Amino acid sequence: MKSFLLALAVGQTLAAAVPPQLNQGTKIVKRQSADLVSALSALMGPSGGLLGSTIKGTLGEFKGSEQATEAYMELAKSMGATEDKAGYMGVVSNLWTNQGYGKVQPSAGSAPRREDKPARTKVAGSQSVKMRYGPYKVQNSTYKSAMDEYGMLANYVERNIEKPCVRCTLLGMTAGLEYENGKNANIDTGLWLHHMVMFNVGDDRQDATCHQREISVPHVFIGETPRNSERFFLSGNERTPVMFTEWGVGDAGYNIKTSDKLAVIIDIMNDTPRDVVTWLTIQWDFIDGHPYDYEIKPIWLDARQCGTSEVNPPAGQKKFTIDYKWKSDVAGQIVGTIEHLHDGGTNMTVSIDGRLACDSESLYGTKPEYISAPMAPMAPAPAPATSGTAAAGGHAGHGSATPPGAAGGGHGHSMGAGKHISVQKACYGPSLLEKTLKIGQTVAMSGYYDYNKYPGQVHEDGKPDEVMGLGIVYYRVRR
Ligand SMILES: [Cu+2]
Repeated sequence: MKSFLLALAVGQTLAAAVPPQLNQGTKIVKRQSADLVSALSALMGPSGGLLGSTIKGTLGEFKGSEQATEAYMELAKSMGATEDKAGYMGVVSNLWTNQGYGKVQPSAGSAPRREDKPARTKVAGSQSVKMRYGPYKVQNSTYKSAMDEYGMLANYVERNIEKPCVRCTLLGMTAGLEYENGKNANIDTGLWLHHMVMFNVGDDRQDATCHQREISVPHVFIGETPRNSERFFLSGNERTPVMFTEWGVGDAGYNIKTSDKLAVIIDIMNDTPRDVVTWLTIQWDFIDGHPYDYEIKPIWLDARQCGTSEVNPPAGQKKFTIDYKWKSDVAGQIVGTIEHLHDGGTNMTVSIDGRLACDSESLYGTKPEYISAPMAPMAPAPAPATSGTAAAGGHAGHGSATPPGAAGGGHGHSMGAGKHISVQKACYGPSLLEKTLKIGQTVAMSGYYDYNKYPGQVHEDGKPDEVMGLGIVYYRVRR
């Protein structure tokens, strides 16, 4: 009820802000929870950009275009975002999720929210806790969201999740996905942790690579700004562990303060024709307090920095590279890097002033859970109840391992068994080739894709899905 009233208040505020000549357009594109998105999009003006893509039903595709980041920044501004305020966009972000999906009440007998695990580090007094966040209901692959995507819980925002500890030093973290009963959920059963972005919100936090920008879309999404929050952990379905202790760091961790608040953006994909309820899990390793003289800080790399993070593969190209460069205004000792690409990726490099620091290789299907099962021969689809309902199995969503035009592929269906990225090699120790970062140096990343080597994911219409190039450089500094 409370959120409904809030939504109503926001809706009214927005309605008042929509110029009268656009009100009619707003009505035309009204559908489900998308009407608010459309109303917002209407603020963008003529039929280009967000508005145009909403009307044409190609918002998913637009998100990966170069103009999208600017458009979202403008939209955020039109909704009241400034240098030090997030505005309304963060408030309405979850209204973009179809009703009944997203966070739900756990059912009886679900796994506990917090579970102590055996310590994963040798540090005296360190604890390991698996936290379960959610649970989240993810729509089935035949159901399209207001964000124009099938079978996705797309960029779902949690603004304040439970911290593993109040005031502590993080030594390690690993993300995962589980069914409600605590069983691992992965591609072999049709569920993908597409990505999750973890933020730390606090007055003295700032995001290394976005704090100079007036508006940063992911920060606005969680209702904050890049000047009071930082992105400090990420995971795709590869679920790369960040273990500072294994990386050779014995005197530093990521410090969590009492006043810090954790927020997360979650993207989960469901490649099955039924709705699924799932937990996001994070296993946290930590020690209480801040015993070290040093601490670890993150630098977020992103081919669509401060924007949507999504990049449309260049039309007709099977081999391409996505890049990002940043001039450092911080200095420290680099202790490790993690990377994230989508299927089709071969490797991602990180360099400092042109010298290779990390060449992170993508490995495919190294574990059975990363191999999508061939679909059982499709039973004749039951006749849809109404003409507006998609038949079961009608859309395979994003999960296809089969490139458009490949044998058996047809229209984005996931008919054959396929191997997906199961490891994205982190760099640390001997594989980390540059260990010093100075102010003024250029930190660059390149994400390499080659669909000849590895098929990428495709949309339900057969077009290549958006890809990503993300990374975090962790560095150690004196506190
Ligand atoms: Cu991703």
